[in-house]
Amino acid sequence: MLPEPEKPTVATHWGTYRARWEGGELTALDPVAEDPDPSPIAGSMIDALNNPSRILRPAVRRSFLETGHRAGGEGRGAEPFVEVTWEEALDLAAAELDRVRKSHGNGAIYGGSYGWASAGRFHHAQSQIHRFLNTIGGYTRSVQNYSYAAADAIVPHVLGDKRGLVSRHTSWDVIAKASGLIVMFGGAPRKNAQVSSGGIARHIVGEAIATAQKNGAEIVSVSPIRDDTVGDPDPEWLPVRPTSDVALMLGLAHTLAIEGLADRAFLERYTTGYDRFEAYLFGRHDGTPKDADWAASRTDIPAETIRALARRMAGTRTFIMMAWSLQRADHGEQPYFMAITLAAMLGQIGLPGGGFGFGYASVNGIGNDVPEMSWPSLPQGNNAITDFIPVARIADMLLGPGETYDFNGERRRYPDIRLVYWAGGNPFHHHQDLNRLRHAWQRPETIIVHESWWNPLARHADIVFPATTALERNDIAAASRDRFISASHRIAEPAGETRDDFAIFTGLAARLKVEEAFTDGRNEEGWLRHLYGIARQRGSETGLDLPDFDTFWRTGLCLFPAPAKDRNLLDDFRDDPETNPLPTPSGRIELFSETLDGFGYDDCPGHAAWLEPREWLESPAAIRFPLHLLSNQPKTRLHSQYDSGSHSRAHKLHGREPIRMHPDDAAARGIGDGDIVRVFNTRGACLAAVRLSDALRPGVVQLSTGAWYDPLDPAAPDSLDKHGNPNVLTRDEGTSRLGQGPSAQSCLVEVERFEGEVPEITAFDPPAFAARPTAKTVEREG
Ligand SMILES: Nc1nc2c(c(=O)[nH]1)N[C@H]1C(S)=C(S)[C@@H](COP(=O)(O)OP(=O)(O)OC[C@H]3O[C@@H](n4cnc5c(=O)[nH]c(N)nc54)[C@H](O)[C@@H]3O)O[C@H]1N2
Ligand SMILES: Nc1nc2c(c(=O)[nH]1)N[C@H]1C(S)=C(S)[C@@H](COP(=O)(O)OP(=O)(O)OC[C@H]3O[C@@H](n4cnc5c(=O)[nH]c(N)nc54)[C@H](O)[C@@H]3O)O[C@H]1N2
Ligand SMILES: [Mo]
Repeated sequence: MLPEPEKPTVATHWGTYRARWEGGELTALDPVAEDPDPSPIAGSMIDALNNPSRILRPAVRRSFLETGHRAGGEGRGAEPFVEVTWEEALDLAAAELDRVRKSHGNGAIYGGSYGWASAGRFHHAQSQIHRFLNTIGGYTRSVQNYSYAAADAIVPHVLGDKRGLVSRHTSWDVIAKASGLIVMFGGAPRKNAQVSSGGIARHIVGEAIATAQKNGAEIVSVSPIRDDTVGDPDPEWLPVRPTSDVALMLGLAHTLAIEGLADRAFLERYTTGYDRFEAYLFGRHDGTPKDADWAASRTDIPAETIRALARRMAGTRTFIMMAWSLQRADHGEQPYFMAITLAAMLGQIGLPGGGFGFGYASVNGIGNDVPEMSWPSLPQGNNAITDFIPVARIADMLLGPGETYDFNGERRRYPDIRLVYWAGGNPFHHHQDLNRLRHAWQRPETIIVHESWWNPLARHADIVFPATTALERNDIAAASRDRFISASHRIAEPAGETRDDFAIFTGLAARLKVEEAFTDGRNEEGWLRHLYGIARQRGSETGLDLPDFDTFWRTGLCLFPAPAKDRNLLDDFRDDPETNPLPTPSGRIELFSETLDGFGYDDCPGHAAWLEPREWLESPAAIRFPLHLLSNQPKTRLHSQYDSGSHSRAHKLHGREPIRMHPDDAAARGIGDGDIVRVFNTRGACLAAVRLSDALRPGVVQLSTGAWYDPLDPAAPDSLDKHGNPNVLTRDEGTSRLGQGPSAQSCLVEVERFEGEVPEITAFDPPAFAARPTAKTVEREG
């Protein structure tokens, strides 16, 4: 038995909270006192437990229940569902998994199941689904993520590994103490640092920026959006044209080079290939020097401003920060390659407060001082299938089985997928060009989903299993980017007939005769005690003192002191590059990479370069679609999570997702504040409600991600989305042959006032349910 907690605690991706009861009723989640800057996102978690969009019982798409996988995928997202018993749903899903693996092999099961799921080390849906699919013989997986796929591919070619991207960042503390100038490409949006995958004890970005400013650091925010970065005083704002940052950095680099401000000694000792880059910078082969004037015409930042900034950067201890957003664009590898190149020219890499780092406010915890502790997670076992796809190529895979594609030096072939299984992610949130995805989504024979709400993913499934939420089960959270471990206590009864992912997979495993292998003979409590035991053991090896399990469980949050040592990216390399070489072929920072060059990709050459995006304000498409759409992260939720909850809905406008627009752009189109508009391009269209704002540079509109896709006619292809999901507009093309990452930020649109009757939002209603088909029509393969 688990002991009774003193103050029940809930651990989420947006923070740690204590449950409050009033009159016997669970009324609120109060942030823990240790958190200096808590997030209000949790405000939705209680009311969403039982809102009308909650999935309460297993359900099957009607024609799939009638004829099984031969039903075809055309009706997905449009047909009604039939609610069935758990026995029936589990039997059906187990039979489908068995049929597909026997007739087509396990490689025909796509279990990439990308997504953030919920915090918690045991009930982590991705770990659960992968462990389960491995137990039944494996699955085709995905690699990378939607967050920084292009960076994930390019940074190791330059630095040898992913330091500065996912680990070993210079700490905020050091930056706040030692930097004179922080240049933030993409700003440092505190709204994004509300979250961190796996959980948070303390939100640190607000404190960090305030301390840096108090110590005299100047901040320059390079972004199409001003209020990305808030500070006191207001940071300087360089309203760059979207996706032109590489041109800006080339202009800075050119100024450094011709004014004798580049650190030649650093380039000589610590890098390789600078000469090849410089030949490009000076235009020795193409006749075009990438000077400040050249940069000005692309970025719309005056040449004098660029020159002055270059001189300032060379004249003081300068830290270059870059948000992950910049690489979620056509040729997204290049801003990252170029940021490292620019930092190398400044020669401050490895010095306190100098150099570069990525994603500082993209999530909380980048640059946090944390103990070096590897927290245990549910073991996933081994995947007998070696095949994979780059995660954002899912629609390409479903539409083109057998077709070839390039990826990071490999020539690969897409597998032929028959069954898609998803738990803990929402492709109808995260993927680009949703109309194309809907088309691709018709291809598989069978789609099985675990979800808690009737969101667009659940609506586009054949078999839907209703999953519990974090409030309805016991778990343990601990994150690599923070310094805590916390219990997450069950504070609510599971709604309806919902079950944990673990219980659902256990039911399937029993039917497929692998129950013991899947559960390892443990139930929820057994796993929690087991995982905590490993954490305690590793803690004692690392110098972290963890209490015994029962004390831990009663207390909830357990916060550790910050380690005393300063962290400075690449300081060991700077101290002694011979003893501490980088794991690159040369052992140095590769400003020209022979490996990359050898791939022969024209969309990702051997050195950083300006490669004109296929879609931006200077491309021919801007004549018809003259506004650049930025689909950034939403302030009021995590992606699509809790969009049906009160906090997210309170911030909509007339029930629709707000699109921010500059007053001049609105006036030119006869649009006023609060108007409902149609946002469109050749890929799709959605409605949204206009919020005027001069915090955007003119020509840029901003529609955050996460509004549940809500087609006007679910049976029609390319239907208008009524709600404001930007992914009906975004491009579904890889960043380059190297990274194949998502390129959502390269997106042009036009906006017009919506005339006529405004359709109602139906995204938060359950789908239509049908009565069970009569026995005569049921004919399923044995
Ligand atoms: N246009 C555009 N698109 C983008 C981005 C962008 O910047 N612009 N950003 C991209 C990025 S960086 C990311 S990371 C992705 C995010 O994409 P996702 O991570 O796929 O989005 P989420 O809404 O977090 O999806 C998580 C889903 O899991 C469900 N869930 C939560 N807990 C559980 C559980 O315990 N069990 C089960 N079975 N389900 C659970 C939630 O209800 C939710 O539907 O979006 C990407 N898409
Ligand atoms: N509240 C909340 N926070 C989140 C998330 C969420 O859903 N909700 N999602 C989390 C996830 S999964 C991730 S990966 C991170 C993503 O973190 P980021 O990728 O850093 O976040 P974005 O909001 O997409 O972009 C940040 C800012 O970059 C600027 N920007 C966009 N395009 C350009 C450009 O071309 N040049 C320049 N200079 N700036 C540009 C925009 O002004 C934008 O507001 O956020 C995380 N944080
Ligand atoms: Mo992400």
